[in-house]
Amino acid sequence: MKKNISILGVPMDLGQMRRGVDMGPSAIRYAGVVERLEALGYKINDLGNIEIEQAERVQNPETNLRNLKAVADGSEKLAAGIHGIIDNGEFPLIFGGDHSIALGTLAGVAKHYENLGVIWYDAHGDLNTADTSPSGNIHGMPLAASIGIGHPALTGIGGYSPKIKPENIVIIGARSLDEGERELIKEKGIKVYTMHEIDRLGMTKVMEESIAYLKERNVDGVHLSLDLDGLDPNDAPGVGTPVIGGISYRESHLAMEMLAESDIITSAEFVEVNPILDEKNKTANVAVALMGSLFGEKLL
Ligand code: 5AB
Ligand code: MN
Ligand code: MN
Ligand code: MN
Repeated sequence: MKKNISILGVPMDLGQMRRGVDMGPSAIRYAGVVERLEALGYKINDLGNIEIEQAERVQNPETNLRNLKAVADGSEKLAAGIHGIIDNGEFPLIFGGDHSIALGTLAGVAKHYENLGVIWYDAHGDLNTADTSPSGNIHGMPLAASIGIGHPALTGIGGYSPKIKPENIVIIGARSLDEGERELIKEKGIKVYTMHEIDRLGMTKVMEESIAYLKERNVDGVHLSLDLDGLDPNDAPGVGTPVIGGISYRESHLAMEMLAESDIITSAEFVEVNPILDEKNKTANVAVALMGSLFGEKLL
């Protein structure tokens, strides 16, 4: 992994309805991320936060895309920020904000690769469009938009589409999928390890298979998009859309350690940390501990 990491925070909360997730970047910094990664020998360049306009919250009943313009504008700014980081030869480490920020992260990252792979660690598929979304919340749509499906204002972030191929995606931890998302997964042949496979195979096998799958796809980079709600709410309570029966803290550490060993991750984002819903910043602390493992921390 690259020895220089650039951190960018994205205080975005307009992709969903619960307030407080805009404080995610502060909570993660307060949990000691810079010190933790410096201790591993990395040079950390904390670029601060992207400025997110404090837009009026609009339902957009005609499009079923809540706060569309503000979310799209924030994503464009984030994509531009990512270009700068990668052009400088640094590893982009992004803190959300809600998961709508992945629109901007992927728009920025994918431009720099021919065949980017994505690991989507999440309780949800985030494969909705305005037509299939039960909520109109854009944080449930970024993965669909990134494969070119959805409203042009979302698919076209960064001025190109699609960002990634459906067969270069691995979803890990899914346990809450909407009907339209299930159909899209089948239609596009997206690789998904639901909680069923995690229970049945164990996390070791799930990660071995996921890494082998992406290598077989000949990816030239892999983006990790880690939604903290992929973890069980007992371990990560500070999230806006918790779903019981999730991935444990230990399994998540193992997953990050195996990614570190494989050395395939070229960018990462940690999203949906909501300190208002949290217990003493537990979820941000979990996020930082997982980053430690992702970047090579060992117990001995
Ligand atoms: B998250 C739901 N599928 O579309 C929707 O937290 C939830 O980024 C989306 O994974 C959760 O509203 C989005 C019901
Ligand atoms: Mn660039
Ligand atoms: Mn998500
Ligand atoms: Mn989720």
